[in-house]
Amino acid sequence: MFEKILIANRGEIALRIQRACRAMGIKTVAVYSEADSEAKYVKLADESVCIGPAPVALSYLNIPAIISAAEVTDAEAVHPGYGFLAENADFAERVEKSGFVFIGPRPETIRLMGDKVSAKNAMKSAGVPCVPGSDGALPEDIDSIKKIVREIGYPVIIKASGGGGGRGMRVVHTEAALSNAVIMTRNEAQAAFGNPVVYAEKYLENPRHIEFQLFMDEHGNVVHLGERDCSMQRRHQKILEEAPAPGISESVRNKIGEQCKKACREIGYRGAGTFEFLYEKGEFYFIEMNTRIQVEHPLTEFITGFDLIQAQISVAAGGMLPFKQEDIEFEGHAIECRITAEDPYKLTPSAGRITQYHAPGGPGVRVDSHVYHNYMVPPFYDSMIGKIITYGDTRAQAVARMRIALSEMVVQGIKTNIPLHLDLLTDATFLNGQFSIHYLEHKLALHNQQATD
Ligand code: MV4
Repeated sequence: MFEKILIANRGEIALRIQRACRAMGIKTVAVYSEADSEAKYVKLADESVCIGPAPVALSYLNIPAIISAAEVTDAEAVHPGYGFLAENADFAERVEKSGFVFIGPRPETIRLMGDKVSAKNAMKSAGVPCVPGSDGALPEDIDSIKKIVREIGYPVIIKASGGGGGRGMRVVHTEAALSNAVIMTRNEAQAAFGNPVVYAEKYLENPRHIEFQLFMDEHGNVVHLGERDCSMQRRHQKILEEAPAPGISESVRNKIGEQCKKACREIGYRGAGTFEFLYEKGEFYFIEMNTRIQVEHPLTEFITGFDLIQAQISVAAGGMLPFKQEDIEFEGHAIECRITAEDPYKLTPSAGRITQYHAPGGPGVRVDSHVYHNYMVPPFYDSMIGKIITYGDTRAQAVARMRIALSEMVVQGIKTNIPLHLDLLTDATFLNGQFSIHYLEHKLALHNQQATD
């Protein structure tokens, strides 16, 4: 096992990784920007290294500074968390070339999945169901494109191969709009990702977003840890997630889970990975694979009882997966509310000092947060200040515990989205579990319209 791990991230996930290391008897190195120098998790780490000024390009994305920090502290491995450099294949490669272990998949795997056309090809050939669409990249000539799209049938969505997570896409309803949409998406993709390749898919009008958690070690062991429903989102930012996904039967879960396991074996996957699907009219369609630990991993920890960060570390050290498929039972229901420093309905950022803070607790309540009384929320980073995750025997119990937890929570001095969460937890559509990826945006639009009436 490693003696010392460098945590190349900030905020709640940096603290979460630090806790897993402590549980495993591993020393930690925190890296931080000048804006995070006072954060308590930085002081709690065994060692800490300032890697640059507040802007992310100069600190949390500063690859040479992070590698130097690993060198001077003599760390053995680097945990990238999520966001920042977590899915940067060049970073993973430079970490490994410098003699450290990257806690994640091999750089080639990150590259393969970062290119959405090659990811979809790999999944299709492994037998994972994908959204019907163009066979890989769209050609140059517009007549050939028209022919391909006519066969898919309108509406279609044009996506950038270098995009993902909602960046670089356009919905097209008619052939008249096709040429422009392809040109615009290509140009934006070239500018944003340095890659003009685009592909086309049938546009699913009202899907749910359901993702499967996979894990594989270097000894060929692979498991699925069930699914999470992440449909409650706005502008590609998830707000509230849950596991299991309402209405998914055990047989469907195991069928899709087994397909994902087969794909992991075929690509020689390593560590934690998430298969993102759109789910509509009883069918799953693969869209993307995430090669990192995700924000919502505690949901899976609650319903399976396993510590996914510890499992990542064990697998990265060359160990066997600490669980077999037959050990994994899905029990109960978990809900996660992401608490953000934002105006709850306009969702504009609200950085500043937290003048009063009280965290909830009690049975089945988990709080993953790095903030505290008098903490200064810096304006430079993501607005998430923490997550509340509740667990219950049933969905209704998890919901009830979440309502109580949110009502106990006190965060003053900044605005938070707690009122929006409390509103959602009594929303009839949320409670019946029949919501698509568009539900929250419609609800917010309605609320904001009524506010101006
Ligand atoms: C789609 C889609 C409908 N049809 N693909 C957005 C993020 C990226 N991961 C894929 N996305 C979508 N792809 C087809 N063929 C709708 C979305 C989409 C979406 C997906 C998941 C979660 C939230 C979303 C919000 C808007 C659009």
